[in-house]
Amino acid sequence: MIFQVRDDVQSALAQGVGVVALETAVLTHGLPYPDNLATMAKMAEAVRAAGAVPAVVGVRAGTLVVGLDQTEWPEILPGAEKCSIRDLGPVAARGGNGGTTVAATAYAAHRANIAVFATGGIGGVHRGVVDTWDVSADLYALARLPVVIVSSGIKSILDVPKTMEFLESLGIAVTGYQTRELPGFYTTASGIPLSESVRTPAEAAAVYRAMRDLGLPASLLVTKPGPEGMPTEMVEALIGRALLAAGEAGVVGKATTPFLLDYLNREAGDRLLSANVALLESNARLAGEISMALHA
Ligand code: PSU
Ligand code: MN
Repeated sequence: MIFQVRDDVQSALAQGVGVVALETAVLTHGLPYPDNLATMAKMAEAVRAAGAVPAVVGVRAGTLVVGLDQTEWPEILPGAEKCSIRDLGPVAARGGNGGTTVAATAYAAHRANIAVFATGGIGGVHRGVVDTWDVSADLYALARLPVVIVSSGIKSILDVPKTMEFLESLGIAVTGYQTRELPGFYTTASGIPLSESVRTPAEAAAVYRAMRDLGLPASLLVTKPGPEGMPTEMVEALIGRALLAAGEAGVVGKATTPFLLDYLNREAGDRLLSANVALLESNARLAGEISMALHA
């Protein structure tokens, strides 16, 4: 079987219980072992605390699975491939294991009729794009897959202003959760104002419902500041060093984001990791609440 929605997820969907898709590139290429496994467990628990059902998405032995069991997560670890949308076919055909990015997870979620998806930060327009043309497939995926995606904005390893422009060009709605400023992932604020803001999960659900009723094809990006905001100067200095190291190492293409995240995880110490875990958990909780509000 090439695509499988597991029983617990199917019965939640049939009963009108909220379901939240969770990505696994964060396991394979986003966080160090074993923090990645512990974080996935915390995210799943946060979804359940909101009364919803988590659906962990990944490629296991050639099957794109929606609702991986906790005992299967260790199979989707380094060694497993980073699967964006273009990688799904090749990895499935060779019977491989893969961690799905935001793009690939949004695809699987939408195909399974799951409306809500939680992550840390989405991919976007990379710095140096003028030379590299490196723009994440996440942006194109969110332009044509109507899901609600909860994140803490866009990590400043990317060109955040250009990413915001591109989101607008692609018709992807961006709203702040209890904020009118785009969160800066590790930092609470990015300095970029948002034209839209919602105060409650019900308000976010109402915006998504309106988009669906209008027949719009794109996602709604709900951005929530992480609970453990870090000082901007510290984060910027670190990212500057990560980008230099990537340049020196000649890293290009799909290796770029994992290289930068790995550099940050290794160089930044516990505080950054703790901030990252905290925001993933809090985004999963909010996603759970929005998924429940959609069925209210
Ligand atoms: N940004 C983050 N953390 C992440 C990623 C991005 O702050 O873990 C991961 C996500 O899985 C995202 C992917 O979908 O990297 C984007 O990779 P690329 O830029 O190669 O499209
Ligand atoms: Mn890229």
